[in-house]
Amino acid sequence: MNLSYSKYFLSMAIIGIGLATVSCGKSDKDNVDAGSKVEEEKILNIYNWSDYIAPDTIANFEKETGIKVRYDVFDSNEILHAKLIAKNTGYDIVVPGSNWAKLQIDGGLYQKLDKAKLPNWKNLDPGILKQMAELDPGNTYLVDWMWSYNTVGINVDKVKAALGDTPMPENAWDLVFNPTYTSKLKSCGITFLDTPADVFQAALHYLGRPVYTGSSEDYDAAFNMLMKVRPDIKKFNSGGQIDDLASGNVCVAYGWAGDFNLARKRSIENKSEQNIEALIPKTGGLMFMDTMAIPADAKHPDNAHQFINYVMRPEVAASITNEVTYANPNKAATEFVDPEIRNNKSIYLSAEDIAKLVPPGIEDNKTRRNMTRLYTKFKSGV
Ligand code: N2P
Repeated sequence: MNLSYSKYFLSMAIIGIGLATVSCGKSDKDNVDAGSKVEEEKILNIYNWSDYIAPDTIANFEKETGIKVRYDVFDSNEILHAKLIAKNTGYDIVVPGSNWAKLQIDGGLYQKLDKAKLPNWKNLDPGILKQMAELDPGNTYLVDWMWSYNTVGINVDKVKAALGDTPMPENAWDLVFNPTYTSKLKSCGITFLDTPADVFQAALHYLGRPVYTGSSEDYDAAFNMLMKVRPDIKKFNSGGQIDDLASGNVCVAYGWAGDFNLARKRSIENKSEQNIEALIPKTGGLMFMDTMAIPADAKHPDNAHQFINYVMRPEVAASITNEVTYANPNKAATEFVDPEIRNNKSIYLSAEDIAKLVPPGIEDNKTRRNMTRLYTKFKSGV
């Protein structure tokens, strides 16, 4: 815990004492608190992915509830996971990928949701709930925030120019994993997500191997394939891809479809007008669901439930989707989603394309250690 962090909690504790003192005269209706006797201090600490919320989501919640939100961001499941297993994160809501959340649930790191405090649950899409139940049986711990898939994003004009006479490949994954293409695209800039799991899962999928395999032979094959394209990769950067694409700094990315659409939107807003597209590989992308969960040691679980219930309002979920160009799990929200986003087939995928996605899964600890070792070698390029 760094100094500013500790100072923050000290000041929040003082404000909390103040708020607890002034809130005594409130009606029972205001103090919805079925689970505990003492009203929680009006504080909520959230840890979510970067570029994943609308500008007014937190402000409106604070205004409505009087709860002060502290909102921090991260860029990889690995970072969140390390914090969670060290315990005492200080967060009341975190947003892991559902596959990592499974490990964390099994490790006892989350508390169960109190569905009685989540009346807006009814708005959720039963299809998404079913998919989530594969990793969180009974939808006990997790509520999906947004979902999308790992894929290839391109600046269409720059890629065509760099490929010259070579036609676009039939399989979009070739653009990042086949040296015939990467050697040409190197000139306009290739960027990759910067985590072992993201990179190895896609590499295994490209090779037609099981994505969540434990076989070290599969990993060696993926490593050897990756090393062939390593010299052509300019950057490893997860959260920075939006700006790198929007500014024309790179022309090809292995990353998250939602961020590619957001890069396109940003480039239009910034008047740099890059023609950015999220491709849907014919063999499918890797599906992910980022999910809200309440750490077992959260200090403000009631406030966390209030926030989760607020996000499950159709208008709130839609406003986040409209800002970040990710699909939400809220069936009732669809009518409030901008038609341009709702009809974008790389955001709200067709049933056929959804069926092709590789569903989220997770490797065992031994495999993750091996993967991390190989990833470090791959990144260093030697
Ligand atoms: C949001 C990125 C989250 C997607 N910008 C990866 N889980």
